[in-house]
Amino acid sequence: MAKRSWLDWIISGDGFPDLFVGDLTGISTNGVSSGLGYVFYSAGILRGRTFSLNSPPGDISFTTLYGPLAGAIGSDTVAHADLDVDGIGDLLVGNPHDALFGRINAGSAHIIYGQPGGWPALINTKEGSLPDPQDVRVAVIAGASGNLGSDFGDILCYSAAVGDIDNDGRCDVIINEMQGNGLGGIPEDVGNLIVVSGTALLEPFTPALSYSPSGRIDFGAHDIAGGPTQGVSVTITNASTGTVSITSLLLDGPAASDYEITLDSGSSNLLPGLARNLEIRFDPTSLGDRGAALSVYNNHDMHKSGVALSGTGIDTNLVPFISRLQASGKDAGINFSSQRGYWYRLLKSADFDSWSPTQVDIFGTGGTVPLLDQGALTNDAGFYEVDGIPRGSQ
Ligand SMILES: [Ca+2]
Ligand SMILES: [Ca+2]
Ligand SMILES: [Ca+2]
Ligand SMILES: [Ca+2]
Repeated sequence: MAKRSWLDWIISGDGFPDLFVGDLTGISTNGVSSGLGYVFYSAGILRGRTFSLNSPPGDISFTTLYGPLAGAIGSDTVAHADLDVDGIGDLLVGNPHDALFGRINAGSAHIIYGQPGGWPALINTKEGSLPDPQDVRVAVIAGASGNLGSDFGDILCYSAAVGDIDNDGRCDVIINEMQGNGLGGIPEDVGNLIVVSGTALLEPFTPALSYSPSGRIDFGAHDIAGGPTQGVSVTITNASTGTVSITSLLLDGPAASDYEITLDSGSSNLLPGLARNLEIRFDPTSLGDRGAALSVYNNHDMHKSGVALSGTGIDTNLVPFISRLQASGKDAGINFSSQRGYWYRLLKSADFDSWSPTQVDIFGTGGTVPLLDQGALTNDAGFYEVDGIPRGSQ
């Protein structure tokens, strides 16, 4: 049962929105109603598709969250914000009936910090089973009181919100103790609201290595049959005062296979101030949003570091004929096809006044309007939308 979902935030640093869906009664290896959560990366590719999570399509990239134990209803409650102010969204996930430290029904909340490339395929929130801090940064808030006589456990985080309550520039977490006790423990189970300062949680991660460019590298729109893009140089510099050994350097994230490292100076042991130089190219294998990351592990940092990579696979090879004209009221549209097997429907918006097929400017950019995959959608200058449909379905 999906109870919570959002589509307006980004945890993988590539600029493409990701989607969280919670299944509070989901069954994982941690038991019945332990709860399941899913983060779908570059969720735009889900548009118009129907599939079962029991057999998800191979081209959909996602992370599964296991709730901590049977009955915990993990992923019942979520909130999101950039809590460590590193520019990437972070996720707060509540488990109202968790029992950390043996506190039955005390509840818990996990704050999972977003990072370039997103998270591993599985995050298990069972006590003692959290992922290695090298791979994911997680802060845990444990409920204070468990069942004791007539006093029911606090049930932490049955609801949650975020906001900068003390106006210090850091987002704070507002969560409830649904059966928390009042001050001094009286009255029992009256319920509390708790504000946790963002500064009490994890600080932004400052790795020993610095990256240039330092932010996301955007390769832009590139034709899926156009071969790789020009290479973009990336310099990784040892910004610490001691030698840093790079133990692993790889491309990961939802569409890692669409990127390649084409040059690498290869230095694994960097003295202070010295650098390793790479060149990365983008070669999209399919249409739509293609996010990934360069991830680097070293012997100095507790957590991996890197930069996010983004690019969009497009189809510029259009067949320049109009197969059908449709018009209704203020809106109208034309269908046309690409040689790669898709129909596209061009929709005119209401503010595009004197419209006729010859005036539609989809070819005005030299026929290189970014057309996304079937199910994807784009707006350009407020005039039109493009929606691709497999040719065989029309
Ligand atoms: Ca993303
Ligand atoms: Ca963040
Ligand atoms: Ca604050
Ligand atoms: Ca209580």
